[in-house]
Amino acid sequence: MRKVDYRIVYLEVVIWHLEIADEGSCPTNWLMFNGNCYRFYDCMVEWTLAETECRVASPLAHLVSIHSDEENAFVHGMQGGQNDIWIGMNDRQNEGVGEWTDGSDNSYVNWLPGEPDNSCGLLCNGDCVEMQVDTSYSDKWNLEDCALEKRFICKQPSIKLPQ
Ligand SMILES: [Ca+2]
Ligand SMILES: [Ca+2]
Repeated sequence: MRKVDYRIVYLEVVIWHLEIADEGSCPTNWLMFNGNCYRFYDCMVEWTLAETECRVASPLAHLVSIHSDEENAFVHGMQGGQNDIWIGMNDRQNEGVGEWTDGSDNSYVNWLPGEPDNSCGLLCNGDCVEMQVDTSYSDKWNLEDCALEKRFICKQPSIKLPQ
């Protein structure tokens, strides 16, 4: 029978803890997911003010950017089913070119069927993106009028202490 070397078991536990520590930590009221921190704001504001609120909350924070189905599901789960939420995707700088306010890669998208439509009616042009929450297309994205007031989620990197 093979003997268990408890020194190795101990070492594996230590390494496991170090890997958790490597994820960093989040400020109070921010939730951790894959090395980033997220906060849901339960107040209704225009898209530009939502981004400003994130910038004020922390120098590293922006409206949330999303890069995978897993992250999209996590963000969707944060808002508690209350209403549609602003996310950081927009085409305010270059019409038709979506970019995140945090400058991150824009290759992942999760549009509603028919989106991005660059239109929210006769009087406005959609430049800002919301995540749908209250429809059968829950968690899909919709290009909308930036002046509408919605709840929002901010994101920032987790705080990592020097090793
Ligand atoms: Ca547009
Ligand atoms: Ca739309």
